[in-house]
Order: sequence, then C-alpha cells, then structure tokens
Amino acid sequence: MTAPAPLADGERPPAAGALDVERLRASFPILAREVHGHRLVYLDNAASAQRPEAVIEAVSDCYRTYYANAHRGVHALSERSTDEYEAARGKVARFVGASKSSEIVFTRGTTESLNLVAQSYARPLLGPGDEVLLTEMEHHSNIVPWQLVCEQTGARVRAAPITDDGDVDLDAFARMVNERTRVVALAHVSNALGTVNDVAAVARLVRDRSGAAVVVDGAQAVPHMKVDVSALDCDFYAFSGHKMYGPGGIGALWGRGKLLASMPPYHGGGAMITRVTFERTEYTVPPHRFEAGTPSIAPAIGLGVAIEFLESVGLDRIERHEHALLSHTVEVLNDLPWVRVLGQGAEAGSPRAAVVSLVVDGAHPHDVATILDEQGVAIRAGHHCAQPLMERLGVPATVRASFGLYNTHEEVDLLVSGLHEVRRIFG
Ligand code: C6P
Repeated sequence: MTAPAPLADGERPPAAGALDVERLRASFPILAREVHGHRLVYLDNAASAQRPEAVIEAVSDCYRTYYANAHRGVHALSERSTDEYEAARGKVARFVGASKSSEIVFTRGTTESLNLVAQSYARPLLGPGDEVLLTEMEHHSNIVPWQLVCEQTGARVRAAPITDDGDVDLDAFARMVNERTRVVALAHVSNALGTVNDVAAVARLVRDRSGAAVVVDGAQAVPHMKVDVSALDCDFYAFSGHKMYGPGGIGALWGRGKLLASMPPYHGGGAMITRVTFERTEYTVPPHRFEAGTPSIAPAIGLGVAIEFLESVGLDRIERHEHALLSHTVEVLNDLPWVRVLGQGAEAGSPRAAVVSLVVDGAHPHDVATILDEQGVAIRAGHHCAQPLMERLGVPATVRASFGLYNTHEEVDLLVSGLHEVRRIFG
C-alpha cells in the first residue's frame, strides 16, 4: 500500500499541487497519540522520522508471512525473501537515480555507509601528505571515519570554513582543493542548520582542480528533495532509512559502479565470497561484496515501501510544503527579539531545508526542550553530533526544530507558543 488514507465524508481535497497534510497524517498512527496530556507535535524529524502504516505493515507482513534468510536457500520462503530484498534494492536505485541496482549497497545507515567508503575506498588510496577535505558543518559521522582513516594512513583532515550565515565559503573551499586532495566529503543538507549545499557545483569545482572522489552525506536530503546522483555528479552518496520514514537499522550507499568494483570488502563473512579456502578467499562482485553476513531483510523491504510512499506523495510537493513551513517559522522567530535563529541570515546564499536551529536568551537549550516536551512538542536540544559546527557558531548547543511532510503551520504556532512559555518562565 502506498497511497495515503482516503478522504473522509465531507472532507475537502487540498488545492491542486498542495500536500493533503491531514490525510497524510492519518497514515502515521503515532501522530494520533498524546504526550503529557497534549497532542503530539513531532518536530524531531532530523533525528528520526515516524513511519506510515504502509511501512509498519510491510515489515510486519514480512515476518508474518514469508520471512527467511535471503540469498541462502532454495526453499519458497527464502526465495520470496530474496526477491523482496532485491526488489527493495531496485527501488532504492531508482529513487536516487542510480543506473544499476548493483550500485546500491545496503548498510545499517549513513554512518556505516561513510565508514565503508573511508575504509574500503580511501584507506588503500591515502598516504602521508594526502588530504581529506570536509566542511565545518559536518556531522560527526562525516568527520570521525575520516579521522580514523587518516590516523591509519598518515593523511590529514582539513575542514573548509563556513560563513556566519551558515553557507560553505566556496572561495575558501576552492583554495583548499589541490593535487593532494584525495577525498572531498560533505553533507548535502546540514542536520544542524538545514543548509542545502550545491553538491553539483562542488563536484565541478573538485574535478577542475583534483582527482578527488566526492562523497556526499545525504542523510538529511533524501526525505526532503528529489536526489539524482548522476545530476549531482558525485562518486558516493550515503543515507539512512529511519530519517525517510523507513525502518531503523537500514540505510544505503550508492557508489559509482567502477569504483565499487575496484574496492576491497569492508567486512568479511558469509555471502560476500565466491570461494574460501584456508589459504585465500575470492570475493564476489558488488554490492554483495560489501554485505557480509545475514542482511537486514525486513528493514530493507520496509525501506522500499517508504520510498514508494515518498514517491506517491511526491518529493516536489514535500519540498514546497516543508519550505513554506520553514519560511513561516523563521519569519515568526525573527520577530522575537529574545530568540536568535542560527545560520539563516539574510545574506545566506544557499537554500535551507526542513531545519531551524535557535537559541533563546537566558535559557539553556535543554531547559527549552524540557518545557516544550511538557506541552507535547518534541524537538532536539544539544550539539546535534556537530560539535565543530557548534564551536564555529560560538554556542555549546542549540534548540532544533526539524520538519517532516506531516507537519503543519498550526504545529509551528504551537512551537512558538511553547517558546513564549519558556520566555515567561525564564523571564
Ligand atoms: N543525525 C540528528 O539528530 P545515522 O545515525 O547513521 O542514521 O545518521 C548519521 C547522520 C549522518 N549525517 C547527518 C547529516 C545526520 O544528520 C546524521 C544523523 C541525527 O541530526 C542523529 S545524530
């Protein structure tokens, strides 16, 4: 099932091209619950989004009716599980514009995808004096794997600066790309600021100046906008299922076929070999070369259904809806002199997606989060696994509201009235 719930009696369809948010909300059972006696206002989608009935049902149906291990048996259940698992891979490939399903490696999520690239692609390539170029807005998942591989190889991590308005400083970035740069790794969308980086422009710039691979952390992009890896012209693209309305414990890495084919395995174990003796092992082809052990079968199938759900709603419409929510939020917050919105200044050149980070004068972000929670409003407070970015912004932590396709303007207003309550309490 991919379509949202049908219209109720007397319910009016939304304007042409607009998202029918009320109908969509009915597809997400958890949104009907209350928290501390208030209706749930879920604005923590960047941490993890909620799942529609279709995804919950697909996972449950797998376990109830046909689950068995994949790629290991000739019995009916194993063949069905294998077919569904591989069909899900095909959906992921189509979703990101990959030319072949074999360019999609299932992983546990963005973190594992980026570690895979660092260890299997970069480690054999890097040596002393080589450079891995990141940006100051990266999530720890796109910093630590590179630090580990640099420690192992003698290469070094550099970070391109961002502007006060939260954009990558492209001039400074360009100056940092040189013939020693082997990898450029950056977020498509910042999890803490919502900055949408122009990956295609970065890839062009990198190709003009070096032979570096362009690795994209797409965790915060895929739920919010149409992604086409061939248009981005990157080399690797990593993302997680749980942020795009799919199950937890599953994600994917897209990699250029010829790069994947040249890479050694990441993990060793069952299903990634053609022949094993005690003397040596021959590895199978991608993507199976990178999927050692029993895969996350039901979560992968659920991810395929989440993709169908997103496609049935329409990524263009989701992007427009979330953009309207974000503009409304920033506009209202900018009118509150005791609130400072971070990284969305008037001079910001890049678009922003689905995320607003703020600080409230005189109130610690964790206290803000607690007071909002008491009113049923779920947001995240902290460093958002982006400590170098917090340092750059000069704050220890922020309050972050992050939107999904089911959020409404009314929920933004509830967030804002929650902030007024914070102000009342803290004075
Ligand atoms: N960010 C957040 O609240 P995993 O945990 O592997 O699914 O995703 C890691 C990750 C990588 N890159 C970016 C840009 C991310 O936002 C995340 C996850 C969550 O912002 C949890 S820290």
